[in-house]
Amino acid sequence: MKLLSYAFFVLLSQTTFLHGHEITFKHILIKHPVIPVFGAHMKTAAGYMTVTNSSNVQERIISVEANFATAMIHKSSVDINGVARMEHIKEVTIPANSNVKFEHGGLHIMFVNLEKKLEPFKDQEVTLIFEKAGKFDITFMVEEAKHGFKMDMNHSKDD
Ligand SMILES: [Cu+2]
Repeated sequence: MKLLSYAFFVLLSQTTFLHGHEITFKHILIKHPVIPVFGAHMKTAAGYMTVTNSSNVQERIISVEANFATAMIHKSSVDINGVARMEHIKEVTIPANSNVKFEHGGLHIMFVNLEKKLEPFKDQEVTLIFEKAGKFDITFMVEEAKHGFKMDMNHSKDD
């Protein structure tokens, strides 16, 4: 049993290592900011992370900016007919002492009009603007997408 929990611990630490870093800014903690890439011909990309608000009042992300693309917040969902849709979200509320996940199939930072080619290991800076904490830059790790992770997004209806 002891050996098992040790193995589990090692696995956990390696996972943490592989999935990168955490950034703290005032009452905000950002975990695993990552942009998966799928080869060299991407026209759009998505950024994922977990945002924790450790204060006792609600916080909001009111804007996102990037120097390598046009950035915005999107939310993916599947409608009643099983059709995947994405909607442009103006702001994201993070309730007091809780977190919001930007993840595949849900909230994500959408990058369109890529001005630079995104390549694994060439990290990119993204600016998040919070209502209370203000503006800060986060390094997103650019990683090759995991096997089986498909970008099932349709941007043809984007404005
Ligand atoms: Cu999107």
